[in-house]
Amino acid sequence: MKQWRQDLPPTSVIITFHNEARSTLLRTVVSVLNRSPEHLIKEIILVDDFSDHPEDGEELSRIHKVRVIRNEKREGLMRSRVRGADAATANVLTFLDSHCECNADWLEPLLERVAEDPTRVVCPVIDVISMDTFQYIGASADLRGGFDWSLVFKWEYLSQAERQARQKDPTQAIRTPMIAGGLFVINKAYFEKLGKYDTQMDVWGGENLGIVIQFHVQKISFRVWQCGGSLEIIPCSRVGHVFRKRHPYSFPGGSGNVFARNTRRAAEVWMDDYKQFYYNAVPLARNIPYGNIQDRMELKRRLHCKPFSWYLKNVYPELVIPTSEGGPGGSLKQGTACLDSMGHLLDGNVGLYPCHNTGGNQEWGLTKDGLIKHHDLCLTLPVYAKGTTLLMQICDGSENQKWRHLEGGLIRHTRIPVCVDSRYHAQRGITAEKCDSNAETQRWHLYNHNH
Ligand code: LR7
Ligand code: MN
Repeated sequence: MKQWRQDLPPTSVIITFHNEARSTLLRTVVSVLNRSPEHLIKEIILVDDFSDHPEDGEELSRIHKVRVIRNEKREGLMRSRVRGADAATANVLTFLDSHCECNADWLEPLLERVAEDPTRVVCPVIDVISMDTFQYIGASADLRGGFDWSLVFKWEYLSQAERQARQKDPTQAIRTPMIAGGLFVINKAYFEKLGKYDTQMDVWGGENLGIVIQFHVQKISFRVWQCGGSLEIIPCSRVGHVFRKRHPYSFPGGSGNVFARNTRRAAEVWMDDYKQFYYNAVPLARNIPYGNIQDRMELKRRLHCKPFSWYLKNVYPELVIPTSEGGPGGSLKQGTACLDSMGHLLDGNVGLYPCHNTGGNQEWGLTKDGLIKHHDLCLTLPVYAKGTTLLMQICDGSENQKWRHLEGGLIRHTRIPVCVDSRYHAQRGITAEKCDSNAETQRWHLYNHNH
């Protein structure tokens, strides 16, 4: 049994809800109280975001340590959480969704990380509570948070190196470019310093992007990142969450529009010119009014935030940068032919096919850290030898997936002097051959299909 530091700070748990089922809300509150050391829970603040039945919250306020705040009108989760945070009396804030179950010893590992370094924002591994049976189901801890250019959160597999590190020490914190948004612990003063949430965001969505980037691009986090801290998933801590197919509440303004507006605010404030990639991925967002961002821009200046290019380079190099302002990705051209997955899937080889300029099997991108990506698959050199057929494997950032696109068009492996070559494509698919700058079959141009 691990000994926790004696001086772990108590926390205020903040749970906002709008028309949450009473059973799941109660389950959340009870699990916090039953599964946490008494002295570490200063209070549970329930923010009732103007639910139809005020009694839902009122009755819970009879439970020891539970405080209920009710909004006079529907505010949405960001303003509700900020309201909860402002009312909190502990120095550490713990945010939870209103349909969770905290597992045994969930809290101490989170508090410990924040006590050690108040600029860390930490999340538990999020387990699944079945929407149909409400059974608790463990989830993989080999995941971290990410997103694509539509700026929708997604889970991603850890790289090979990270998985190996986890095998050696499964308790190690997992650095993550993004958090799901709902469940995390943060030092209160730090949350305030960061400018809390963007309170002009409505209802739901987009806030995690804002706060995450806000967090990462700070000057201070530069240092913290280099020391291995910052935004983390703590595998010793587990909390279940009911993932549901639809929301039990309405989105005044339409769910798509609200989400796009919030996301657009985050993109406009934090993504500099890279926001264009978002607009290309979600063209509808261009026409959604996003309100005034003066305050947020001021905040960004005040905190001396790094540009988004810094975030991409240092925190999230795996994100594929589209080749130019158009389209979801590019293609790799050789004359009038293009690198093509030929419809093959995982562990399949790739070929060469006349360019059709519509993406699909010919959609390839190069990432800043040297991956040649086709969706979640990466062009891999399975054996370090010339003549080897290249295969599409899950991108895990291992060395055999790392390439350099050289001037003149050669794509050279970073470890050994072999280059991506099409000379045997009809027989064996694309192979790696000894680099030869005179070989036409090794000359590749990254090309954007919208041009
Ligand atoms: O108007 C509203 N007012 C509210 O108080 C709308 C919602 N809410 C409450 C709601 O009752 C709930 O407690 O806000 C919380 C989040 O809403 P959910 O549970 O409907 O959202 P979700 O679980 O689908 O979505 C995730 O993304 C959200 C928007 O960006 C928030 O960040 C959620 O906290 C987040 N949930 C998680 O990260 C839990 C893990 C799921 C994953 C991945
Ligand atoms: Mn939820």
